[in-house]
Amino acid sequence: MSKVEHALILIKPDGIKKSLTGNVITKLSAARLLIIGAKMIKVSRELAERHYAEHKGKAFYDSLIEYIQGNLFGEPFDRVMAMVYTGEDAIKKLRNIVGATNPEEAEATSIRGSYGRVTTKGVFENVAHCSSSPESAEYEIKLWFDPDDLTEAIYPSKKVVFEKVEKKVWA
Ligand code: 3AN
Repeated sequence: MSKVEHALILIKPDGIKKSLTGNVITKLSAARLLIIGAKMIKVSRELAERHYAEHKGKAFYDSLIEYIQGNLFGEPFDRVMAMVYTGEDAIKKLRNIVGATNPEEAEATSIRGSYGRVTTKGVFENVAHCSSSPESAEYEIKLWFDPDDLTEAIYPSKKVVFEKVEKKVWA
């Protein structure tokens, strides 16, 4: 039975450097899902560590944190495009298009198969991230987006009144 799911998609710094944002979004559009949020983000170490918390301690963890922050790519490529997709069976549909984790094993026409590479140092530069389950999607979407960043209210939210909040506005 199909069900409506949500997923976080990241176009990682290698995708930004290789000017692949349009290519990635075009391939994902075949899934006929709805984009309900999108933004460019410079990834802090804290955000990177929270996003990849489940991989802490693994051999590739440190290089993974460096990679998602775009530290190897430098200005102006040290950023990611984050998007939220929603629709029926969104996770399965998107992960099929994104392809297997190792770009060398990914199906050739998938995003990772088409555009990814394994560096000589063994880093999987696999261009895009996609949430792997509804639970991880909820964790990741709440990590990368505030409720007001999304056009639909996909998870419960609450209103909080802050006093003395400093906010940048146009000068
Ligand atoms: P996926 O992104 O396909 O869901 P995960 O969650 O298992 O894969 O891994 C998160 C990220 O960690 C991958 N996208 C990849 O960049 C990196 N990674 C996973 N396994 C390895 C590995 N064996 N060697 C190097 N990097 C890896």
